[in-house]
Amino acid sequence: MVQGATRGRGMMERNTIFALSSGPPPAGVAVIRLSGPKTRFGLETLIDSIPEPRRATLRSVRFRGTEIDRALIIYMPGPASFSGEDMAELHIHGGRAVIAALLDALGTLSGFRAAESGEFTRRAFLNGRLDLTEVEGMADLIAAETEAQRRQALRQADGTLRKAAESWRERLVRARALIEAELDFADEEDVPGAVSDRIWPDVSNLAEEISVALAGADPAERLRDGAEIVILGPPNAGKSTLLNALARREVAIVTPEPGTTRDLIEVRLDIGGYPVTLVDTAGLRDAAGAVEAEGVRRAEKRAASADFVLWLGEAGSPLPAPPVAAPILRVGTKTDALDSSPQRALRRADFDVLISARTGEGLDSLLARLGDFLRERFAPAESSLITRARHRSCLIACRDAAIAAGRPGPLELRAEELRRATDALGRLVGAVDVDDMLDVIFREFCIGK
Ligand SMILES: Nc1nc2c(ncn2[C@@H]2O[C@H](COP(=O)(O)OP(=O)(O)OP(=O)(O)O)[C@@H](O)[C@H]2O)c(=O)[nH]1
Ligand SMILES: [Mg+2]
Repeated sequence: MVQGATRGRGMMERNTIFALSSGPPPAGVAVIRLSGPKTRFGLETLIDSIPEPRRATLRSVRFRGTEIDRALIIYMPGPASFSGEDMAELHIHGGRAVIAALLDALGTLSGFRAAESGEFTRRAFLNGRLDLTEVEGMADLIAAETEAQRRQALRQADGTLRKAAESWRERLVRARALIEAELDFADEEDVPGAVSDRIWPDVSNLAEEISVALAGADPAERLRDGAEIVILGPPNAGKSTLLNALARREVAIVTPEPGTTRDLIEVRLDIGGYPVTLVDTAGLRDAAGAVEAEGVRRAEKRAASADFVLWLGEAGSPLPAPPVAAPILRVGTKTDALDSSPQRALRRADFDVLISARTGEGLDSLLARLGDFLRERFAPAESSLITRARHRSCLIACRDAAIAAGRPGPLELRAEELRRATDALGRLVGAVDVDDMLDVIFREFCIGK
């Protein structure tokens, strides 16, 4: 690891913390987690004998003469535990009363207190078990809603970015060491610049490598948050009906009246493993009232920043040109209604996809087209090193300092730029200047993690 084995504050935390780490009761099994110096004492209070480390063992859990439950106990002494401290897990029955009884018992033990959100992970970080990018990956893994997000988060939690940052940092540290050495011996026989000149090509390569990583940042950050697909079209085109059909529930109000929808209505969807926010909007027209006009304004604004627009129109009517620059799919709606009114001919050339939200016809091919678009846009992002704006800003600072270091000038100043580049990587992995960031990052976690 980049940082030392312990990050100061970890040593001051002497409480032993506990929490329900599994989901809300009732459930088949609940996992209560303990971490801290009194973990072993806690187990000794509750069970007859301590199981062998890291081996799940059945024990009767008793407190003050009363049996609480029979539980599978795992004892994991530090430092080779998740948090780096002594830890234990008690797998008990997941009933409310069982959980409450055990948590109450733990709360009465001296030196024990309930964990705050993210506190187990925070201790893992403070004890040097994880760096900051891995902590973030773990938060993303817990929050991941779709396959693509899960794969992205797992790479991060596995230390992909940490390893890259460490190797960049080693190269920068080495470069600076060579320069410092040259500055120290500048009076001696060696021609100044001879050693340091050999390091500049590597510093320039490093800046280039970081630029490549930065190039994939935007779609990767989008993948973390989800793509935005906006449904746009004239009033009564069937926008809200399509949203409801794709969401498989009645989210938006549908009526035969044009101008039904005014507010933006959002649903979260998983399309082909990719996270999507699908947005229904007010039908575009020169609206009569102030409310509808505001709805139209919001619709156009949202569509302008969308990743993708579904431009809807009835399959039997001419489709106007879309008023947005985002990639669009032209969707002809209400194909079922064409059959019953043969006087309105299908305008096939106007549309990329034809659907009837009423019969479900064409919805599969619409989803397939969206899936193709999302895969094309996000598949490369899954392997991006960067997943957050925080990573991006640290790496931009590092690269810019590396570029500045590469420019000819007094050696002292160039060494100073190298130090700034190294510090930026230190901030990325959480080795320097972290205190202000920690609260923000750990707030994302739930209690018990
Ligand atoms: N036959 C048929 N009718 C449809 C279909 N989709 C929507 N409709 C009808 O078309 C009318 C308008 O549907 P909405 O989904 O409210 O249309 P919208 O585009 O959201 O309309 P606004 O919110 O007013 O802009 C309703 O009466 C729907 O039942 C379809 O696939 N087939
Ligand atoms: Mg609507």
